[in-house]
Amino acid sequence: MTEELWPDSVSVADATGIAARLTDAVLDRVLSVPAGLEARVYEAMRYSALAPGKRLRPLLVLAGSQLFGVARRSGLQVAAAIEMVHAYSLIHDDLPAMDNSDLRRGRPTCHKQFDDATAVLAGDGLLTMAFEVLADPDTHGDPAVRCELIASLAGAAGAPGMVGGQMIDLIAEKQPLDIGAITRLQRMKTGALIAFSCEAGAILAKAAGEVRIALRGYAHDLGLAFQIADDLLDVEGSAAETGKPVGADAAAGKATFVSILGAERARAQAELLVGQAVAHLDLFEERAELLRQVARFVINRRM
Ligand code: GRG
Repeated sequence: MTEELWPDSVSVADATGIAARLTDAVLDRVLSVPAGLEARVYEAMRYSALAPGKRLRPLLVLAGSQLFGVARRSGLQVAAAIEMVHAYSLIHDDLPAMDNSDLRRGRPTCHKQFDDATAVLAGDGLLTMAFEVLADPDTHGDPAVRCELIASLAGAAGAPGMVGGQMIDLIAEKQPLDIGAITRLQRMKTGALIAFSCEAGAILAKAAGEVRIALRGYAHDLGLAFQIADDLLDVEGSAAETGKPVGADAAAGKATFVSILGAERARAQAELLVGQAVAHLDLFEERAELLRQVARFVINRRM
């Protein structure tokens, strides 16, 4: 019998706390600082990966893993890997060559705390270490499962996913995009990592096609709802709440869901997407209650 991380009736707040604590313990272990001069890059990797974020992607990995009774250790390895990729993307996104941001997770960004070159290397180090963690036999005893996780995360993080989405996002500062192009950009930039997080438990469990399709549908709608909520926070939130500068999209002249639809229609669209996301989970009955709550949390969050 697999040891469960939380009871099925757990609240999002409690599950988030547990996911954060356990994922951070894995990050702390894999990011231990060596004695040599390279210690500086490890310090920068730890600074960003262990900074206080929502740990939404680990929560999704662990909630999905528990749905299938996956061993706790396997889920935690994948949770740490996805958080490392996410932290890398934030470090590089904040660099002067991209968003040129000074504040992230309520703290100076990695390049402000260290320097630009160290921040580039810290991102590179986190990205590559994520794949090392997935390749570790602790992640799963079956090498085919480890390969599937690696291939799936590579696709989500790379040019077909997040990197490609970021490229389009940079182009969008100079070239106006319509709502269809923005939807595609956001599905790639933000949605792909969220989709991997939702599906990872099914990969670890070697689950059948039908449940994977359901989780993919959930992730598809959740990712877009998350992004609309992010756009709304950029307009309506504060740096004190979000831990990052707000108003950045408007200042960069970027078209977003909110600039095109207006706040009211954007919020209605996010609520519609959450309803759709939740409907994809019907086949899991009450076992998916946490994933349903996460979807609702994603559009009501203030950070
Ligand atoms: C540099 C390849 C590369 C990609 C960067 C993730 C990303 C792509 C850019 C971040 C900019 C941004 C604000 C994107 C919107 C959605 C998003 C990923 C927000 C940050 O994620 P949260 O809210 O952050 O989960 P925490 O800090 O809570 O983990």
